[in-house]
Amino acid sequence: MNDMTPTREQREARLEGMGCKRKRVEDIRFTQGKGQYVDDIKLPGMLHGDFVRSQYAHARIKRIDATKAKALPGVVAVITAEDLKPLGLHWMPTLAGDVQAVLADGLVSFQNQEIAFVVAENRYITDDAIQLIEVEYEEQPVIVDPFRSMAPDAPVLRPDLAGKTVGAHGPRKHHNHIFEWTIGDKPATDEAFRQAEVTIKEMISYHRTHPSPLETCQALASFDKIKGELTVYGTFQAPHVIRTVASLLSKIPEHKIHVIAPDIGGGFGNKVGAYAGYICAIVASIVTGLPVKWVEDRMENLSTTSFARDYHMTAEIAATKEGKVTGLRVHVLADHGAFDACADPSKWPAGFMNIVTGSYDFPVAHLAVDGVYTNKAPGGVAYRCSFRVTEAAYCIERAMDILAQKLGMDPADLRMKNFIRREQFPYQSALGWEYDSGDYHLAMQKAMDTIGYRELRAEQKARQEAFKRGETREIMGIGVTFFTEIVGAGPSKNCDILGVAMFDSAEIRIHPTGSIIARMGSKSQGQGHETTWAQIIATELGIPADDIMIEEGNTDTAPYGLGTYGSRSTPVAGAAIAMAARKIKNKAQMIAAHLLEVSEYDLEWDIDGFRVKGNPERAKTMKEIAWAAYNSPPPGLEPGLEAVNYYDPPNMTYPFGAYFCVMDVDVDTGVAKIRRFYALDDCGTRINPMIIEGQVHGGLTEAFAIAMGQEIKYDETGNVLGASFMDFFLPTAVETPRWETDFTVTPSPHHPIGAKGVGESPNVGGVPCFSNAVNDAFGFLGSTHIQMPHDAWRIWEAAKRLGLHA
Ligand code: MCN
Ligand code: CUM
Repeated sequence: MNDMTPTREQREARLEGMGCKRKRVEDIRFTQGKGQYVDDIKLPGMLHGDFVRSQYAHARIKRIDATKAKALPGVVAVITAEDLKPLGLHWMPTLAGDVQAVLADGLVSFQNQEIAFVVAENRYITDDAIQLIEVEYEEQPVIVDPFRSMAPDAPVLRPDLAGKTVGAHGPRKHHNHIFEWTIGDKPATDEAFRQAEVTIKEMISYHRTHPSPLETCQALASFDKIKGELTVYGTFQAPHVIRTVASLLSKIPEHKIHVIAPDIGGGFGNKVGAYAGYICAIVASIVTGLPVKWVEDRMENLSTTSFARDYHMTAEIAATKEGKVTGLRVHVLADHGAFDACADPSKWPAGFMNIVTGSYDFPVAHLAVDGVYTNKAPGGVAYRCSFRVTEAAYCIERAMDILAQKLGMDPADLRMKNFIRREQFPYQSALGWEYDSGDYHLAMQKAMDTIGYRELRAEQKARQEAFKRGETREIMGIGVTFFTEIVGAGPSKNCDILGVAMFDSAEIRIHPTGSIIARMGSKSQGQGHETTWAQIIATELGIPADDIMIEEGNTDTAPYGLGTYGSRSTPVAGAAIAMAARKIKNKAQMIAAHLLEVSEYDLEWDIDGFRVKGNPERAKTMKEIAWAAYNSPPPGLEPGLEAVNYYDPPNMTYPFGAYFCVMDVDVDTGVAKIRRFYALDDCGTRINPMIIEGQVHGGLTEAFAIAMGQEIKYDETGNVLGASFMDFFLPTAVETPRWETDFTVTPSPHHPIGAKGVGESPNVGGVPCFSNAVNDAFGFLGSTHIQMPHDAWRIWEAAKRLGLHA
C-alpha cells in the first residue's frame, strides 16, 4: 500500500452513502431560482384557462350565459358541463368510489365550485371574461355542520345519488350518508367498558385545515392532433396514476399519454387527487388544438382543492384504577364535503384511522366511522396525514391525557405503563395492524431525561400554586405525546388505487464509466429524493453519490410507481432501490469473479467493490466492473449493468416518536409562548440525518400552524372564511418556535435497509403535543378538553369559561 491509497474511512466517506449528512443536491437549482416548475413551462401558442366559480355553497343553476364573454377579443372558448356531456366528462370518478362534478351539472354544492372554464390568450383576458359570464342561481338550504347532515329533515345534498341505499363502501343510512366503516370486536369492547373501574369519554374535534403549498395546483396540457398524443405537465404527486386515470377517462391509449411532473413547490398531499382543472385543461387542449395551462390562485387553492381533517371523534377509554387500559371505543363523524374525493387506498374509506390504539397495548377496541356529505369543498386526505393517522394520533393522545387527568396520574407515567413492550413486536393490534418493531420505553425515557421532565413538572406545580395565590397570570403547560405512525402503503394485499396495487419501483443503470442514472416511481415535492436515493445506491453499489443522477416524474422514462404521499417513498420506493441495486451487485459479482479468475463464492463485498477473501490485495472496484460489463463481459453473460425492481412490501413500517412541548400561557391575552419543543423520532435506519431533521422541522412548523391557529372555517351559509393568507395562519420564521430534535434507531425488520418513513411523523406527533400542552396548562383549573385550534382568541375564551376573567 503506498501513501496515495485511500484508507477504508476515506473510501467510505467518498461515497456519501447512507448515514451521511449529504447536502441537498436539488437545492443548487432551487436556491438560485433555477427550478423548473409547471408555470415556468411555456409552449408555443399556449392558452390559459380559468374557472367561473360559484359564490353560493348550495344552489341550483338556472342559466349560464357566456355570450358576452365569448365576444371578448382573445377569448377562445368557454366550456360548461353541457359541453363536457357529449364526451362523458362532466362527472369524474373519485379515488374514494364516488363521482364528482367536473363542472357544476345544474347544481353547485360548495362555495367556489367550478361552473365554467374560460380559455383565452392570457390570464388578464380570462379574468375579464369570467366577469362577463352571467350565472343565475336559485339558492338552496345549506349544511356546513356535519352533525346536522343526517337530521331527518336535512336537505338532499346529492340528488344524483337519491335512492341509492348502497354506496362504494356499503349501506347508506341517510341521503347525506356516505359510508359506515367499522372494525374491531364490538361485543368484547362493550364488555370491557361494563367491567371497567374507570372510564373517560370526550368528543375530540380535529378541525378542517389545508396544506396550502406555496406552489398551487397546476397543469399544462398539450394535445398533438397529428400524432394523437397528449402531454400533460402538472403538479402531480402520483404522475403514473394521473396517466392511467387520464387514459381511462379520455380513451387515449396510455402509451400516447406523456405525464410529466417537473419540480414541485411543496405538495403535502394537496397534489395527490385529480382535479377539475386538469380535466378542463386537457379537454380545452383537445378542442382548441393548442396547449392550455391552468394555474390555481391562492384563494382557489385554499377553498377548493383538497382540504384536510374535519374529523369529529368521540373517544372512550376503559381502564383499571391503577391506570392499565382495558378497552378503547371510538366513533368518528367524518365530514367529507360535497363529494367523497378522499385519496385513500380503495379499501380504506377512513384511511388508517384504525391505528387509533396508538402505542398502547389495548386488549380490545372498536372503531366506527360515519362519513357524511356537507356543502363544503371535497378532499380529506392531505397535509402530512398518513391517511388519517394524524387524526388517530390526535384522538388517542388527547384521550390518554384525559384519562391521566381523571386518574390523577402523570401523563408520561400512564403512557409508560401502557406501552407495547419491546418483546411484544411484531405486535398484533386490536384493530388489525401488525406493528413491525419498536422500543417505546427506551425512546420515552430518553426524551424525558433529555428535557428534564420531572423538574419541569415541579416547576409547573410551583407556578400553579403561585397562580392560585394571585402572584402570576401565566400558567405553564407541558405537552406529552407518544405516537406510532403507519407508513409505506402498501402491501398489495391491503392497498390499491383504482385496482392498481400500491407497489413502487426503481430502475438503476450503470454507465460504462461507472456513473449512474436511476429512476423511480416516486416523486419528490421537496423531500430531497435526488439526494437521498443516490445515498442508498452509493452504499449498496459503492459508487459515489455525486456520480448518481436521480430522475423522477417523467412517466415515459420512470418505471410505473404509485407516487409520493403517505410517507411511502422510503418504505416502498426506497426498498425497490436497494433491491434493484442488489440485482446489479449479483451480476457485478459474477463479472468480478471472471476478471479475478476466482469463484464468485471466493469474493466478498468491501465498500466499493469485491475483493478475494483472504487476499484483499486482489480486488475489483465497481467502476472497473462497470467498464468490464460493457467491454469484456464473461462468456454467456449478457453485457450491460442495469436492473429494475418492483417492490411490493410485506408490511407497512411503524415509525414512532416521543414529543414534549413546554408552553407558557398568559390567561389575560390568551397568548401561548412555546418555551421548548423537543421531538425524538425513530424512523429506523437513517438515510440522511440532515434531511430527516429538515423534514421534522417542516412538519413541526405545520403542526404548530394547525394546532395553534390554522383553520378553514365556514359561516352558516357556507361562505369559506379562511381562503386567503389574511385569514389562514401561515407561520413565518417570526412565529415559529425553535425545534430540538433527537432520535433512536429501531430498524424495520422487513425493509431491505431497515428504513421507515418520516415525512409525516412530525405532524402526526406535533399537533397532539401542542394541544396537550394547552390542555395541560388549564387542567389544574378543572378543564378536561379545549378544542383546537388554540389561537389566542380561543385560549382567552377558554380562560373566560373557567372564570378567569372578570
Ligand atoms: N428519509 C431518510 N431516512 C429515513 C426516512 C426518510 O433519510 N429513515 C428521507 C427520505 O430519503 C426522503 C425524506 O426523508 O428524502 C422523506 O422520506 P419519506 O418519509 O419516505 O417521505 P416521502 O418521501 O414519501 O414524502 C412524503 C411526505 C408526505 S406524505 C408529505 S405530506 C410531505 C412530506 O413528505 N410533503 C412534503 N414532507 C415534505 N417535505 C417537503 N419539503 N415538501 C412536501 O410537500
Ligand atoms: Cu396525507 S399528505 Mo402526504 O400523504 O402527501
